[in-house]
Amino acid sequence: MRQAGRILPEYRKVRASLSGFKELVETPDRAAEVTIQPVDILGTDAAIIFSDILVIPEAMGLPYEMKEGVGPRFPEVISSDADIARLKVADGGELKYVYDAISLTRKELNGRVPVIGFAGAPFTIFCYMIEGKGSKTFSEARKWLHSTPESAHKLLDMITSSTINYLKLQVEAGVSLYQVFDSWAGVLSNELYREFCVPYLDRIAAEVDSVPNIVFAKSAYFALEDLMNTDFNAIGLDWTMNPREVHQLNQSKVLQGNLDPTILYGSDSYLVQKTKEMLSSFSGISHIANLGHGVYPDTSWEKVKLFIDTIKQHRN
Ligand code: 1CP
Repeated sequence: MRQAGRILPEYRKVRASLSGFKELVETPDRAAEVTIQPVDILGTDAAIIFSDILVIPEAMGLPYEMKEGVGPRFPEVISSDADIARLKVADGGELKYVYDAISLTRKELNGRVPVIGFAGAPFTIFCYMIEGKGSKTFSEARKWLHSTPESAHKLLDMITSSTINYLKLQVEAGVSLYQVFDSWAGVLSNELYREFCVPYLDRIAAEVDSVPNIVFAKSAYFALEDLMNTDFNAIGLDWTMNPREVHQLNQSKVLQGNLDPTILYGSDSYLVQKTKEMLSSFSGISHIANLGHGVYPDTSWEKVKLFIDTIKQHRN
């Protein structure tokens, strides 16, 4: 469950002892420590490596900053072909601190639970590289798809190659599976998703195929049919998506999800009831129980633990 750790007081303590988010990501023993916290404290049955999707633009030559209480910011953005020409395809060697954190986490977990690696999907990374921050519409990024599609493809291709190199090295360092987050897929149409996203996701799945993988395209209900035809083993669903309808598209895929994270603000009994309803909506389907998106920062960790306990009781 991404960003489950950040709600823990134990995480905040580690975070406060360092200069900021980036120092934590780039310090392997501390990154390993906060990666393991949700396993020990919340009882998750996998650990997702503590890092961010934005390390890829940085490895390509476009550094990010993480502003306290604000979110990610890129001091410089990509606005022309000349800017693209200044970028490089990352060979993955730039991100040694991530592989070191993965190896340390694996060592410390000693086989208790698997470690999940991850990366952003090429389109989501493209959005950040052009806009320099989060956005409701990502209209600057979308303009490129219509006005300079060849440049857009060039940049997406470079991001894809960098991501493949990065994921291969994560696998080498010991992740048991990896997840690709297409967090901003929902701003596209089906037609644009088919042209600017699916081919790049296909390349990732084809080239990094030695461990199982999951793709999560937030709010992209229109793309589910295409995603179900990719080689990804599992598809993440947000809370607006209907598991049974998606399952009908391709019964060989594992589905992940999909409790609305705001249900974690309800009463305990409401949360238990909604979690059980979510579990039964996946009955008969190979399912990775999860939220339908990340945990919001002001969620209480006790609610997350109750969500996890409810799932475990149901399974046993
Ligand atoms: O659970 C974990 O902590 C695992 C590590 C992890 C993952 C998988 C982090 C740490 N970030 C991510 C993925 C990520 N980062 C995504 C894809 C998943 C999703 O859709 O939620 C995205 C879009 C980002 C970019 C990002 N990083 C944002 C979103 C900002 C926006 O544009 O709206 C934010 C707020 C961050 C900061 C961040 N990354 C991770 C954490 C724990 C935090 C919060 C920092 C803190 O409070 O200390």
